[in-house]
Amino acid sequence: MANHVYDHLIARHADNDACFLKRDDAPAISYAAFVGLVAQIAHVLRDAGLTPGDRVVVQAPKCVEMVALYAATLQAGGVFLPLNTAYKRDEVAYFVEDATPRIVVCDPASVETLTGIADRAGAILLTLDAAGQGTLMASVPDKPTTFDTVPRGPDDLAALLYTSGTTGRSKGAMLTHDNLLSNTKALTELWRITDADTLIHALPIFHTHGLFVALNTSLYAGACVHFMPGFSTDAILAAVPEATMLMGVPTFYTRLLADHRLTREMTSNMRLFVSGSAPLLAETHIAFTQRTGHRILERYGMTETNMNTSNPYDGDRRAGTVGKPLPGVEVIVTDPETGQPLPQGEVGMIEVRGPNVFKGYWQMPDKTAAELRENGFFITGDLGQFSEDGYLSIVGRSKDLIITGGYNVYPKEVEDVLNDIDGVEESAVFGVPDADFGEAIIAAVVMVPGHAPTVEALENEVADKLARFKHPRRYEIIDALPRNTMGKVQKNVLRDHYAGAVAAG
Ligand code: MCA
Ligand code: AMP
Repeated sequence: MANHVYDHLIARHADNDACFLKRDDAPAISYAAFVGLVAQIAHVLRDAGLTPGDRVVVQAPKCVEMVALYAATLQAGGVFLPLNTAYKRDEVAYFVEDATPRIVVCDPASVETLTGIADRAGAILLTLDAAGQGTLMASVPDKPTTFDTVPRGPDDLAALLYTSGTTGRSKGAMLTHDNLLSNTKALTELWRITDADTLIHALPIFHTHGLFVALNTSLYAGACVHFMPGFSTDAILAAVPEATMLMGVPTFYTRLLADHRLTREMTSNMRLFVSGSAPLLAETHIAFTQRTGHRILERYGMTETNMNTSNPYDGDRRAGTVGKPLPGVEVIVTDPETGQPLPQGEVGMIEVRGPNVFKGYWQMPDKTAAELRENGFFITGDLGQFSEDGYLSIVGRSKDLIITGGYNVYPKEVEDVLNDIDGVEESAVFGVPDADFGEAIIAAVVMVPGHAPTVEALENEVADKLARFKHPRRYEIIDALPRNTMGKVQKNVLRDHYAGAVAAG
């Protein structure tokens, strides 16, 4: 048996001397050199005890070696589990305890924090820093540049990506080799990605967008990737004249538009700008076209499903819509109460079925059963509507979710931390429009009379427990939360009342 993803994305490049990863501060890595490095790391993983199906947890800075670690995990038959570098100790502890990995790879700066966590899970702890150095790499130079690839079929797990939930407990989405490969093929063909492309890569590589959408398609096509450590307007604008593609979240585009150096002339070599992970405002889409002549291609995906829909490459890229279902993917809009399909034009729950849809949540059969129907349709929690000519628009969410700068934050998780603080009676966390991040987080907090902690105490507790991007940008101390007659907190009332509060400072 072959190794489904490895064979199609990596093995084919063994003799390819073309550029794979180009960097501003270090030499480029060719495809052939990458294949060799992947094999060397696969040896390290196997020598560390990795057996097929074992999880490899990685919380490390974005670097070439981390991309190679992803590919090496697949080649060695493992399951890749990347974590946001912003996650704090308690967050990481939960993922490691839940996923019981064989190996944990972290930044050397986090060793002290992670040693106990890895020990408790029975995992080996290795390190990798931003320069690609660490104990993971120590013996790499001594390893052979070929490795007996471990067979993995289409239905075997390739990755476990955690996604937070409305209950506050994160769920591991089990993604198979075919989930990844089928989506990679569909996107590469639809977006016409070839070995003549140079993709600007400024996204993190611990999420679907930067890891699978951007890197898997480049690997499949043999494209060159201009690999940046993170988002920088200066670095992207400097790279644009030599590049052909950019993939980003809407914040990328609003930030680029805010810079007068972005012009039609300097983007003339570019072929495609892709946006996703959060709603792109129609006004951003229009302003970008006016400035550059390029129509941003917006697409829609989820951790559980990879990409579901895309605006067309040829044809109308319609502002405010996420386009049409990808080839092989079915998208329907149903009545959220009955689950029955609704007539075209009505707003309802978006459900998705296809080879892109995950296998279920790791060790959570009840959650899987609640969201993944027996007939294969996944209930996304997004509310949408189809136009007469088949374009899908996302008009809202039935899940209580904030998307800030492309990162998902489930209010319940932040509320749980706040509600545990001595002197806090209850809280409601919600998002308000924000020019930079799309949405900004606000917490409305009700105190126990006579026991009110300071806002600083709230901030400190949240800072200790949660990643920075989940922190409320503003706290509103109020007497009571607005509730409807059923006793449910009316977040829409809070949202309307405090919209603009962040901008107003
Ligand atoms: C950074 N900060 C944030 C965010 N990012 N706060 C809220 N939301 C954020 N997204 C914090 C920083 O810690 C900092 O805090 C302050 O905000 C300002 O940071 P800044 O320097 O402006 O941030 P940055 O480093 O430039 O990052 C902004 C960013 C980044 C480029 C938008 O967040 C990003 O790369 N987002 C992409 C996320 C992504 O890949 N999503 C895909 C998920 P302080 O002031 O205290 O230092 S996959 C997905 O959703 C599905 C599958 C899909 O469809 O793709
Ligand atoms: P995640 O679970 O991080 O993968 O985030 C998935 C969610 O991001 C989806 O359920 C949508 O709510 C949102 N999302 C992704 N792409 C878009 C888009 N183009 N427009 C609006 N929302 C999007």
